[in-house]
Amino acid sequence: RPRALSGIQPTAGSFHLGNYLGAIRQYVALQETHDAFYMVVDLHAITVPQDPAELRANTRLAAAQLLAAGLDPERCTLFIQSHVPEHAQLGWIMNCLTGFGEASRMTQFKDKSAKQGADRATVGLFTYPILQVADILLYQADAVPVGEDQRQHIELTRDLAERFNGRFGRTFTVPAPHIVKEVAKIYDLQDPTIKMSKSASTPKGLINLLDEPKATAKKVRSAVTDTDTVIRFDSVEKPGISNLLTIYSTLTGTTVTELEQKYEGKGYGALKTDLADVMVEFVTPFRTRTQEYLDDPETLDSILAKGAEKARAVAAETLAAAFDRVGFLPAK
Ligand code: AQP
Repeated sequence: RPRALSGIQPTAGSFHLGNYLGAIRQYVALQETHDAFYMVVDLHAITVPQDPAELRANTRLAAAQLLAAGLDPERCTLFIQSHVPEHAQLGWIMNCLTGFGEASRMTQFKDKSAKQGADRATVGLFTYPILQVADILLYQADAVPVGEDQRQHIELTRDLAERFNGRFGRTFTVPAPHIVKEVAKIYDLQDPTIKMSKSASTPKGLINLLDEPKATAKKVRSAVTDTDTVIRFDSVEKPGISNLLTIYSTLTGTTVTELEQKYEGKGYGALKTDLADVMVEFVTPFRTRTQEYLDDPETLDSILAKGAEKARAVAAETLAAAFDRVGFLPAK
């Protein structure tokens, strides 16, 4: 079986619909075809300030949501990044292979550091993509399910894998991004020209999966569209409606063409009301399942402990090979 690997940050409060449609759904699907490793990336989380107690709670919450979304510990390996120290260790080697200019070209760092101000952005935030390279290469991943915003980081991963292999001999699998075009970028409901993101300017544009279903329905009904009335997929002329059609189509398994036909001659209101119902039907059981995992921390922690053990076995083998290739003297 080919390998898949991906990671997700322990976001405060809840994952959002962009995380789910762009990434987590693909995690669930790839369990069937791949030897899949998924982790909650707490090392990445501390690239911005975190309250320790909240970070711990959010890490459990993230794992609970991944299980609620359909990850099955019998069919994939789910773990917490900091439980596998090899990530930071290979990360250092990758830091030493990356050019400063090369790292400076990462657009996500530019965007995030511009928002925070140069003095507040940490060196950790700067080297975030390089740790991500290590995350992926440790598992010899073939496929990395992510949203479009991560494409550049996967390119960097490919470059560094090839650089290391070229310099020291073949050690790492060169991975490919697994990006599902239709859902690669879910847009903000209030500003459908920007991606839905936890740092959205207004909470009204962001669907958090664990929010009250009623509040979620309201956000869908007040999504920004356009002054036209025709329901048609056109991401340039009609980004708001197109985003709603994408979400609707993915959550129900109905094609966009079928939806266009279904809503022909009907107003935007009808589409939004129906989508609000679809969303409520999706989030309600998701919230319940997440809560069930949170109510049973022993089971949750035992799933994560088993996951870490399985992950470490793979990561340790790769790290040992990398240490050897680099020329580190083995510890006796
Ligand atoms: N809007 C989105 N559409 C599709 N995929 C998305 N992802 C995030 N937003 C969208 C994908 O979700 C996965 C996990 O993301 P992350 O934990 O790395 O967090 P992020 O990308 O930093 O999430 P945000 O909300 O976008 O955070 P900020 O506001 O900090 O930029 C990734 O695979 C990502 O592609």
